[in-house]
Amino acid sequence: MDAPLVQTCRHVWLTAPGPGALAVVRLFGPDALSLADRVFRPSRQPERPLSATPPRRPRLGRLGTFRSPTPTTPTGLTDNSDTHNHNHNRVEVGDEVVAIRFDDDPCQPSQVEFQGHGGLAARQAVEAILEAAGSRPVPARVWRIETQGLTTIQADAYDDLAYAPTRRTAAILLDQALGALDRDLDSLERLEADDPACAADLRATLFQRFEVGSRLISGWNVALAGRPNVGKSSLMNALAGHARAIVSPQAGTTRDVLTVPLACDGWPMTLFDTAGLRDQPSDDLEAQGILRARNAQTQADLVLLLLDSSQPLEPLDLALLHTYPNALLVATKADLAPHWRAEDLPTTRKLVSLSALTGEGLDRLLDRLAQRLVPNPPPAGSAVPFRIDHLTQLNRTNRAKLSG
Ligand SMILES: Nc1nc2c(ncn2[C@@H]2O[C@H](COP(=O)(O)OP(=O)(O)OP(=O)(O)O)[C@@H](O)[C@H]2O)c(=O)[nH]1
Ligand SMILES: [Mg+2]
Repeated sequence: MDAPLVQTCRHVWLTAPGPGALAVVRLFGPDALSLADRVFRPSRQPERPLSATPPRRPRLGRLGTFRSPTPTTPTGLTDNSDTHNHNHNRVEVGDEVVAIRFDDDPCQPSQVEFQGHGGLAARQAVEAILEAAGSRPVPARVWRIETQGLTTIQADAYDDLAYAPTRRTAAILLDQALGALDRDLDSLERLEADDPACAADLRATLFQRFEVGSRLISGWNVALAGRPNVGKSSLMNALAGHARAIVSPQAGTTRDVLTVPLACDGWPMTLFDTAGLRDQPSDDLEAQGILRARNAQTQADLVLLLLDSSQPLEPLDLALLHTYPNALLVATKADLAPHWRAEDLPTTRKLVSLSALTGEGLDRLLDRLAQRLVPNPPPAGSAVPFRIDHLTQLNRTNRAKLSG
């Protein structure tokens, strides 16, 4: 077997690992085509290597590690004697693939694409052959920057786009992939000299949008809180659309912290159901549940404090109003006769009244949640910093201004 060439060829997987119809890998770099010739044998006319095929014309063939390159006669004509047994000099068999050259653009480095079968094993076989031939795997962002001419911000946005949990967050990341944030950072640099006040406004807006940008993948954490039996688990189930948590009339049913992913007006969030809070837990198990509940509530971006409107208010309800002064207040069991009204609460905070049983008020709650989590949604097409590095860049333009 030939020793691997010292190559300037790297490869990038354009499809995610795991089950799927196709696995697509791109080779790029000055030696991409010669490496492709070494590992790819066309099924028809194997004597005509990929390098003799015009760009963008697909060819079906087999990947493998071969003993010798595609045979040709000394005159350059094809040696057909090997046509029928060309597989015999194959040492290691790889996937059956479609191979396409992409090297007709003088502005881009030479590229070859292999489209193979999806699934981990087929992909691993291709990976092993490419690496044995001297190619090095790189993350997609390197390929995007070097071959597609993208900025690091655009490449990162495409990377994150693959993890966007909702269409709304995907749209924001696509805007950045198409250059929205780069454009504003460029404007910012120009404005620093021409119109410092305008630059300061733009910088402040971008800093503020990072509150949304930093949550595009992870979303927001929202924790339920309240006395036992106020209807926390019932609300979680109603919002999730399935019976995620056990519901029962027995106080102290929920012990562990349970989560469900939700989207609220297109914003991703994780809802945490927790044990009911009370001063005198019935046993150690409940006490541990309450400790976990408190932790989840402390770490959450927003607490939904539930008060049972079908029961008299208790001192603990009032204490919880005090403990969670920024909580969104929810009056539960609106389908039952009320024992108290919003005016009876020692607070002017707005209250959302709902019934997990009938679904009444759930839409209102989701609207209110979205307003609380994202009070100023970025307009469509606008620049949104989405990684901490982007704040560093914003600070850098500011420092340049201050020291200038
Ligand atoms: N009528 C009515 N009953 C409800 C509603 N929500 C919950 N319930 C009932 O209230 C009882 C307690 O509900 P859960 O959802 O288990 O209450 P919880 O706050 O999770 O209770 P713990 O886990 O013990 O803290 C159950 O019998 C539910 O069926 C509602 O909107 N209307
Ligand atoms: Mg519960």
